[in-house]
Amino acid sequence: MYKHAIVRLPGANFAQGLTPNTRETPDIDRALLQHEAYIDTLRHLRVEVKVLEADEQFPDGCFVEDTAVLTDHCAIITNPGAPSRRDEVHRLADVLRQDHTLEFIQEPGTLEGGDVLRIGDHFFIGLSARTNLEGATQLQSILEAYGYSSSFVEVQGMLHLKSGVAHIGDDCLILTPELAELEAFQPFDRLIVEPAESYAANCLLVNDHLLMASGYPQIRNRVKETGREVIELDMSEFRIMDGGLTCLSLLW
Ligand code: CIR
Repeated sequence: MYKHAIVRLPGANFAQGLTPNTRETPDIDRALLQHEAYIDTLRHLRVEVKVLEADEQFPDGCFVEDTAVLTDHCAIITNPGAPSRRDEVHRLADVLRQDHTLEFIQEPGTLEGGDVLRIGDHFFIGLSARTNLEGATQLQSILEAYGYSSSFVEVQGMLHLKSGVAHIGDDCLILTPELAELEAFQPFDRLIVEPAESYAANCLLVNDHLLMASGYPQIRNRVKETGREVIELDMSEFRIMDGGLTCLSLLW
């Protein structure tokens, strides 16, 4: 069960965050409403949510997932691969230090939390444009010291590993066709999203409820057929900025 979450409000300059997508501009008022619905949903699921104020120094600052990797024993503060996001970690470290032992990914290692998928006591670490081998190796050593196993997965054609795969409980994953072919994920039951619904592969399991982005009916119906409780949330503005449901919180 998750009991705690940290989120950070999107700031007025949210639209100036990183994204290769130049065709659409997010609407900050709509983003704030969607963010509020996300917080309300976590609270409804009995998660105590700490809401950090926006900081306009960091237009991508609402994507707090990338700043830390949480385990039952420690919080590992990342070193984001995107230079504009590197200093986002300090504020989060100050908050996490109140009830976690901190570990740190250090230069020249880079790592973003969106590249880290935990399943039980195993962590899959994506090697992406944001997470380099050095950062992944540092994380692996830290995890090993706390009794966790880990393995690396090459990430191509998407921002982060969790842009394309989510664990939805038991031994079941939702994932994109590309990731579904990887050796690493063969042992799991796999629900493969249609390419047109690939954004919906980023979903978030919180206290027996699966938060899914609204607007992806095929995968939603298949998940419902498995008997899972689904809560749909409009993520349109965060999608424009390459963010998804997992990106908006740190949960423990
Ligand atoms: C970025 O490019 O860093 C942000 N615009 C989106 C980050 C999304 N985070 C995530 O997938 N964990």
